[in-house]
Amino acid sequence: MTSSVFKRCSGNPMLTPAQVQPHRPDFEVIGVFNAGTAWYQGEIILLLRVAERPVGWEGGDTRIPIFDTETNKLQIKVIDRTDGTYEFSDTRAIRLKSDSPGTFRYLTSFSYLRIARSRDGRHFTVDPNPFLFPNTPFETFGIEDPRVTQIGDTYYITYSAVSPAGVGVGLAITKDFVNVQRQGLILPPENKDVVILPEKIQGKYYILHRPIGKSIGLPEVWIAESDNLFSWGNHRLLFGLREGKWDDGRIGAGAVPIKTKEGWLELYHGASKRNRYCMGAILLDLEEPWKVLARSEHPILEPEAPYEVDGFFGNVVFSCGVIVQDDEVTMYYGVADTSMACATASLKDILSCLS
Ligand code: MAN
Repeated sequence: MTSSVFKRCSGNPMLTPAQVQPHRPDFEVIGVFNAGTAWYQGEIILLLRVAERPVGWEGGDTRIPIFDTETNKLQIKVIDRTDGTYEFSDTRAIRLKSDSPGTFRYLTSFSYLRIARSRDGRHFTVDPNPFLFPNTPFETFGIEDPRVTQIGDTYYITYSAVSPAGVGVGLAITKDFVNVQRQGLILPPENKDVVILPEKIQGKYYILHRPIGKSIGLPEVWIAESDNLFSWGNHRLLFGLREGKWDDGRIGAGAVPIKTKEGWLELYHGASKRNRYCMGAILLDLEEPWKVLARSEHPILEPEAPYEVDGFFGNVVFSCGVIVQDDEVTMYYGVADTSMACATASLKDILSCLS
């Protein structure tokens, strides 16, 4: 394996679908990945994205769970795989051949958020029930990829809310990882990969976010500010794709930015045009976070271990959260849209590979 700043934890993959019970017996868990992280009362919390689908999926048809807001139940839509009007080449989603390229009609699995708890950061116990389950018109296809920011005693959870209307950004709040309150969509489709900075800077809150332009524009990272965490304005393009490099396809914020003496350290994901997802790092000015100070030339972690290369959607390392203890950063990350893994690095080493 090529040298990387991060060292993989020995027990990887740390949490796999086989270790998680589906939320109902006629479903199976096919992914436990892209978890947000938090410290709560001496425990490390992983807010897992759990992806499920009805059992029996391997037959001739695809069964797609869709949350029905009228009955408050999951309905199963069945699509015959021999139906020539659909295309199934992406394992994650189904498109109508007549639609414009890159647009999808359905997802092949249904995601919700579930909590895993640990004292040592390596061995996790998964809660028996979902923590946040889709139930609004903007979540009918599922909720994905949470990031958790602690401000005072409140944890702000941003997540992708997926529905036929597109992928927007939901916000939910918890103080105890038992009770949770939705705050609605803070950014409309298409937008995802939102992290809230953990403190006000010169009187304003900041988020990093990733809109996608449909006619002109690229999937790049923006910054916005707010007085209240709910209404966001003064949007500015923060950093972009790098043609010919590992992050020339799409980029998005990963973990909640880490405050260091040098600046805000953001671990972000970057995919190539061929959908190989790596992690990189970027440093933002402490007082003026819309200014980029330095960026990693090479990935700080790239998919190389077998569990990162092969899976539901292979060649993916994708982090939504880290835990920092003194100088050590533990990065929790989803692998191949299937399982969770972790890797560690010192803050010093991460900072020294930025230029
Ligand atoms: C999407 C992300 C993640 C996922 C990657 C790789 O863009 O939002 O949910 O892990 O692609 O499939």
